[in-house]
Parts: sequence; structure tokens; C-alpha cells
Amino acid sequence: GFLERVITHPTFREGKCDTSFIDSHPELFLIPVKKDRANKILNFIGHTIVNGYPGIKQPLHFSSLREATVPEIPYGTQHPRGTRDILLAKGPEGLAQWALKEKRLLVTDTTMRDAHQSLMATRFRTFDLDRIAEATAHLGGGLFSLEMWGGATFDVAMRFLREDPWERLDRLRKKVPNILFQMLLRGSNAVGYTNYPDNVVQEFVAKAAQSGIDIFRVFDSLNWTKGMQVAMDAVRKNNAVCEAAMCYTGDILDPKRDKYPLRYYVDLAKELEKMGAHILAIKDMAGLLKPFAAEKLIRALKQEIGIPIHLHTHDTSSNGGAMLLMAAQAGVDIVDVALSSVSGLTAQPNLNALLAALHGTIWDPKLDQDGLQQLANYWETVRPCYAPFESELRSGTAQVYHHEIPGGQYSNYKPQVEGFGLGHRWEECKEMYRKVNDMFGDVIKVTPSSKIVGDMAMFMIQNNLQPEDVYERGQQLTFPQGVVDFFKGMIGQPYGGFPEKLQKIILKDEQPLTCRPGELLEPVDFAAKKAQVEKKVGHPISERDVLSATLYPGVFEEFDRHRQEFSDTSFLPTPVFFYGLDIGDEVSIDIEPGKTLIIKLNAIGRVHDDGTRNIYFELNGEPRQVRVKDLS
Ligand code: 3PY
Ligand code: ZN
Repeated sequence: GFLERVITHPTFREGKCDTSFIDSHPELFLIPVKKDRANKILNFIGHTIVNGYPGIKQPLHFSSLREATVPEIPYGTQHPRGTRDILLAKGPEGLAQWALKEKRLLVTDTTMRDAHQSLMATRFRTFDLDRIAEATAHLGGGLFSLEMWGGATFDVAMRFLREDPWERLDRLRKKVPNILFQMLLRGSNAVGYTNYPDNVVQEFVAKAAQSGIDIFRVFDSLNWTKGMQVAMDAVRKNNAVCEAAMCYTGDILDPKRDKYPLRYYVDLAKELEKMGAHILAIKDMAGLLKPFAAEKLIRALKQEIGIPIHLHTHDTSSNGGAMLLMAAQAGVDIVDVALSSVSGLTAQPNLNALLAALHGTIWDPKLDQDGLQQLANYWETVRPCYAPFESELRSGTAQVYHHEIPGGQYSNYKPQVEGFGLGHRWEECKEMYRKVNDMFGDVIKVTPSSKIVGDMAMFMIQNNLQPEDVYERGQQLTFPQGVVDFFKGMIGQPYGGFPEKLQKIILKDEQPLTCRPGELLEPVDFAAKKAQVEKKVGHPISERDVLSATLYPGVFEEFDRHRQEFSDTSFLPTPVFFYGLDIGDEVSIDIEPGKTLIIKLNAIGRVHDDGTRNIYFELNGEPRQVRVKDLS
């Protein structure tokens, strides 16, 4: 076009004209790059065929995986009115009042966030979530909410799945306009592992709310309420539902475990209510809340607070279902469960089974049992695609009451331990996790404090240290940075304070903080940050991208590079995305509405001298080849 005629003009080429405008605007040259989406996708698939998907040691085969059937919704059927309509009509307080008055037990489905975070290291892709979204809006229309964002999904989407978490939210919101969307927000750590400046948390909440998050479950990994206020205020300011969580640990039925008795939780709940919570969440991240303890806790809380109670648990022990029934009987308002095919073990208890158990009682959630079974059937077929990410836990285990590892950490901790070559010492690692908890003064363990406990346990196993060795020789040891930061107060103050002796050993001569880390962190200048990232990636980015790059700088850049090189690969079906194709396999990919690529693998060429191979495809019936570097 025009630009081409300018740059090929003889005067221009001889450099005889003034080109300072062009020299000072390099972005002008980024536009004419011709995008060949299909070619980029073939390149990506070629890469996966030759080199496998990063991090998958035992790949499956495309042809051994089935495409899940999406339940059919009769054409033109309106999705039922849902809880989001109540929020839009009555606001957060009105929604909370409505929830309090409902006699039936209200149900949150965690399938799209915590269930896969806890069973398969957060690997569910937008492709599979998006396909079932519309059916979920119809068949799950009576659910209280869908937990579908936040926690580890933000990081994992970019880092491992190379997709944009914001776009996931957009795509799901478009198809599910009727059910409340809920996310997990780690207070001052937002969706990361470290404290961010206040304006980052505020901006993140604002953008998430604008993008369609209705309910923010806010927690602090040490139950330090000072670390929650900024996030809670931001949620309220954006007119979203502020669900403040208290993390449950220990055992209120065990008089010997007296650091966190019933009184501790009741006081905390009252404080969170005062701080502006619309809903109280009990976040039982490891599944330590036993059935009779739940009854006692809920009854006490119902006496003392006036906001609805939303109970979250993990079924690691397999007592989760019984626990929820006791909680229902004691008057809990809302519970978290997952569709049967992705429930149980380190994930949430079984939604479909809970419905059956409550059918015909006063707590009957009155949901579409048949419809929710169809949704569970979909996930049952999808799940095998993610087999390499599953933890090997085969049954519920009462061991969790001892090691206290959160469900969301369990499926991640094991590969982490294996990554350090400590797989054969897994039992010891779990035992050490508990010992570290006790050394740290019996702390609340949830992201990121749980990661710090896990890292310290691995450090000790790796270096063959027992607690007494740390106390005796700790001055000479270099501890993991996260552990040092924790004792410096960089993620907040634990209840009851730090164990002083250990703090001195770990910090050596450094002085710990006692104030809120966010008070000390410089606010981020988003305009400057935007300019800086754009310069680095070489193209304009959105305000949401600026946030992604602020929370996860390196990860965002790698994700962006993937997009430049391979285009948006979130539209690829999961079997071809993770496992590529074998010779003769054919896949159909809808890259946008009305645009389908039918790709068949015909042959894989031999390695050339430069380490590349030709991959021979058929694209919509035409032969196409790409050249891919063999990294083996
Ligand atoms: C998270 O922070 O990701 C959690 O799931 C904590 O339980
Ligand atoms: Zn959880």
C-alpha cells in the first residue's frame, strides 16, 4: 500500500529525504507485518509434535482422547433469570439480604476455578470452559455463583497455557450473563504471591469488576485483617460484592490445639463484618473443618453476625460431604461444591451428590439435577485430556489433619517436590511440612504462606536438616528468599507474632517490618509502566495488559512472545494443544466464528543439518509445510 510506495521510492531509499519522523516512530514499522494466522498455528502444532508441550513428560495421544459432548439447549431458549439479575436489581446489600432469607441451601460451583486448581494444577483451558459456558448458564441457572477466576488461574493461564486470563473472563461473561461470577483474591497479594503496592490492588479490582467479576472473595494468608482492608474497600467502591474470608486451621474441637479456638473465629468474623463484608466466607483451604466442628462454628457465627455465611472446603479427608450436611443443618447460607466428575479428593465435595442428599429436605437447593448431571458428564469426558497434571492421590486421606496441606497447593507441591529430585522423599516432605508449621508458630497456611512453609520444608529435606539443626546451625545457613521475606514481615504479621528465636536466626541482622508492607511500596506509575512494556514487546498494549505485566512481568512478556509467534492458541482443542498430532490425525479448529481450519498431519521430515525438521500438513485440503527446530 501507501507505506510500501514510500519506502520503495528511490529518493527515500537513497536516504536523501528527512526521515527523522520515521526514525523517532519505530512503531510505524510494526504495522505492515503480514499476519498469517493459519501458518502460525501450524507452526505451533509443528513445535508440539516435534518437541512436546513444555512440562509434560508423558504426553498422551490425540487419537486416544474424545471430544466432550456439549448438552444441547433448544434453539432460541432464553437462559433462566439468575442471581446476577438479583445483584443488578438490588445491589450487593440487597443480594446479601436475599441470600439470608432463602431457606434453601445456596450452591456455588467451583468447577471452573478451585476444582481444577486442586486436582490438576489449574490447567483447565479457556477452550474447554468456553464450550460449556452457554449450557452452564441454562442448566446451572439456579446456582448462587460460579467460581471461575482468580487464585492461581491468572498466573497459570499466562505462564503455562499461554492464554489471556482477561479474555477468558470476557468470553465466559458473554455466554453466562445470569449467574454471579466469583473470584478468589489474595488480599494485598492480588492474584500473585507477594505484596503489591496499594494502587496495583485497587486498579486490579477495578478492572476485574469492569470485566465482569461480581463477587470478590478476599482473604489474607495470615488472617491479618490489615492486609485485607485495601482490597475490601476497592471491591465496595466498585459496587461489587465484598466477600471477606477467614481461613480456618487447627481444630476447634481439640482443646490441645488452643491457638485457634472458636472464639478466635467468632471475633475475626465480627471484625470482617465491621470492615464492610457483605458476605462472610469460611475458607477451609485444607479441609480441616470436621463435621461436628462445622456445626459448632456455624451455629456460633449465626448468633453473632448478620451477614450470610459462605462455606468453602476441600474434600481431602473425604469427610467433606458429611461436613456440609452438618453445616446446612446449622444454618449455613451458601456452600462451595464442584460438579461430580471434578469433585472430591483435594477439590470440593460433590455437588450432584449433595443435591441428591438434600432432596426433599428444607435445605433442598432446588436445582436442575438432571441438567447438572449433563454438565458433570461433559467434564467427565474433558478430564482425561489433563491426565498428566493430576496428582496421584487415589483416595481421601485422614493424613491431611496432620500435614494440613491446602487442597489448592497439594497438586502443585508434589510436582514441585519432584522437580527438586525429591519425589522419592514425598512422605518425608509432607511430614516436614507439618514440622515447619510448628516451627513457624502454627501459622495459617494458604497462598502464599503455604508456599513458604512448603519451600522451607523442601529446603530442609534437601539439606537433610531437622528443626534442631536449624536452631543450632541456622546462623550459617542461607534460607530461601521467600522464607526470609516472610520473617521480615513482607506478607504481613501472623496471629500471635513471629517465633522470635527463629526469626533472629533467619533474618540475621536484618530488622523486620511491623507495619503493612503496602504502606512502604511505591505506587506503580501505570502510564510509565505501559510505555516501558510497549517498548519491550514492540506493540501497543491494553490497560489490562499493563496490570498483567505489573503482576507478572517476565511471564507476561513470554506470553506475549507466544502470541506474536503462534497467534492466539486458546482456540485449539486441548488434545492438539498439549499433544500435537500423530501421522494421519486430523483436527478441526474454529479460530473465529465462521472460520475453520481442518488440519491433517501427513509426515514428519528428518532432521536437517541446522537442527530443523519439515512438518508436512494438509490445511483445508491443501498441502502446507512448516519448518520447526528440533530441540532434542
Ligand atoms: C489460592 O490462593 O489460589 C487458593 O486457592 C488458596 O486456597
Ligand atoms: Zn480452596
